[in-house]
Amino acid sequence: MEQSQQRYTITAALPYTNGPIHIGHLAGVYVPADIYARFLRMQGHDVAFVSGSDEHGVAIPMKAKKEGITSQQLIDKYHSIIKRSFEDFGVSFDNYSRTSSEVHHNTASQFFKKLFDEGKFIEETTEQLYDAEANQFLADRFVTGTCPKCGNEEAYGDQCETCGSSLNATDLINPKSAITGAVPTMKQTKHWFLPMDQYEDWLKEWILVGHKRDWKVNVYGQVKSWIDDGLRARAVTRDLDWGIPVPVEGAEGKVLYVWFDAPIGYISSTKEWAKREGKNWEDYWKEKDTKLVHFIGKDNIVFHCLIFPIMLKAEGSYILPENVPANEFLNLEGKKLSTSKNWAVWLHEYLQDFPGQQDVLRYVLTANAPETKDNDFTWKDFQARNNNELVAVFGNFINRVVVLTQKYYEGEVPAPGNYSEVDEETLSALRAYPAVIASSIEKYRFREAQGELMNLARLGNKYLADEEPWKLIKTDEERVKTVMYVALQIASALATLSEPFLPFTSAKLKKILNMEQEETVKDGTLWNEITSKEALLPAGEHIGEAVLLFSKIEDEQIQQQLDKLEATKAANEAENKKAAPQKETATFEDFSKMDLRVGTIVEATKMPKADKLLVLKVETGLDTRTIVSGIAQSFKPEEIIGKKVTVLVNLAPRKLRGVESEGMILMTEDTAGKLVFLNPDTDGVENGAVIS
Ligand code: B3M
Ligand code: ZN
Repeated sequence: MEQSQQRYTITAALPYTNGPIHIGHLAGVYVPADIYARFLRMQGHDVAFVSGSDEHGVAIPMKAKKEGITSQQLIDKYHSIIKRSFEDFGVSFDNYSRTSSEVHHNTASQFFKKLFDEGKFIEETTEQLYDAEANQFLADRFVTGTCPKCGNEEAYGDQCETCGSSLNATDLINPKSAITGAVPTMKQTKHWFLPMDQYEDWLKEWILVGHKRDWKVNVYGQVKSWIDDGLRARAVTRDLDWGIPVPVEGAEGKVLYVWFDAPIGYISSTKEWAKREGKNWEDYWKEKDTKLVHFIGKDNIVFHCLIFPIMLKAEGSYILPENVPANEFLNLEGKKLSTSKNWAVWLHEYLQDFPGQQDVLRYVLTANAPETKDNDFTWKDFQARNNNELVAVFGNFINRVVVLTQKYYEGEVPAPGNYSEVDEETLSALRAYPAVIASSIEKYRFREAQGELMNLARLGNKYLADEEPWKLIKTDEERVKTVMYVALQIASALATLSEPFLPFTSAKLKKILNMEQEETVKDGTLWNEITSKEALLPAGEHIGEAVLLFSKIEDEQIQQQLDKLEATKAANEAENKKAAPQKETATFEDFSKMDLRVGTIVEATKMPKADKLLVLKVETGLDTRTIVSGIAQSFKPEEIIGKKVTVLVNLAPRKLRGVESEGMILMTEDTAGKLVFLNPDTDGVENGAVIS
């Protein structure tokens, strides 16, 4: 069938080079992106699938300091580990670059300079958070505090990873320097701001109207809530010595904000690839018929649906994303994956424990993909899906077909006799799969698409089990030829249709079935001929010897992984028991400013749409006031009514999700990380009693 060739630029989020990559990265971004790119290439489309290492931003010097190496040493170390992991797992980038490259520095600088020269920025000197002890302005991950939108107490200066909101550091409640732990002071500094508010109407038209139908609900909903909340200007420069220098006069000591430069990394990676391949990069970024698709995790939605499109719109010559099919998060054994807590399955470690079984992990991560909600990876499920699906269905079917074809016909595809009704039904069911799988992939439903692939393997497995050629061979040899011929057509279809999902298995199966010569066919015929062609594996062709595609995973192997996680958990708990380093010295005057009182919680309710916040009414002896507290995940409202608490009553009031919070209740954490109140332990103390 004539394919109308379409050009696609497919981007996958640039991983920070502050650590290796884990199963969450694969599940959230890279396996779905790779399935999509491989599928489109097989259909004969013109695909540029690009990514690269994100090597700027505060995360880099912070981790370098922690590892006692330079930032350059850190990015070199992790850039090569990450690049290798992607290669090992068959993530088929056309180019994987890095933002420390010269082509990126030039591309990002020119991009900024064009917007600067055309007056698209607002230049402003404002008060920013500052750590006097570290002599460092506190932006991005240099500062943490409570998110004003959802109460997450570990929000960063530029973003809250819990609710995804983009923040200014000065928005944070109770900010704390991540460098020294100090409470920041304020200091004036000049930056250039992207006036996002000026693009609100355009965004409403382009996204809220234009992409209401085709963007995923989880993405559309996030973007709509941010636009409805009103957009504010965002600084796109930083006071840092690590990053791309701001290419204008009067910007000494300042660099581009990492989220300004990183998305431009997709463009520079495309430039690098196009130069190497003798192509024109502008076809992939400026040609209006090109479809641009960004694959990301949900914490990157704000940057790919608002900030980067505004940058592209302001620059004026670029296309805009056709879709941003962001996935939600994958958890590990019920807990959030965490690089800093080592709560992860690192790809390079997985391959040490499960050599050659990349496709098993690709398969399980796609089967459990967090496409519309957070999902959980468990080692038991990993073992079950491998043993009960890949081994028992897909692998078992292929093995039977190949072994019997070798045994009965020395590997030659037999000529079929007349088809029975079951044969006809089976062959017509087979011919429907390419369109069904393609339709799910085109809608970014990769879980569903892979499920259909497995259904095809089930069809083959059931067909053989029902027809029982191993019994028939004794009584009806002609019938067996037809049965084995039909089964071989299904096996051949699986070799083609599995390629986007299980590239290593597909290659092995093509080798077994002597189909490699079609390796280079990339015009959709291989995929579509499953529907149209009478014989995928014509009679008379020869197939190779049986090779096991999958092997059973034993309980001991799983137990080894669970033991590893238990050891990590114990190490983290031990770490938690270690007292946090003492903060900088406070003078008596500093302390005497704080007014601590005994109080009693008299009312408690959950904050709507904020899973960490409770709204409390507290009798302080001075008054009964509202205090919003991020304790909803440790306490039910009804269980804390009447509790005596320690209250900081003269903390400046803050608005939290629109509720005015006047003060703070002092808490600490137990060894399991659960919040506990700091209660005055004498009953005779009345509300309002001063604590000094
Ligand atoms: N480096 C990854 C993250 O936020 C970030 C993506 C950049 S894509 C341009 O984890
Ligand atoms: Zn938040």
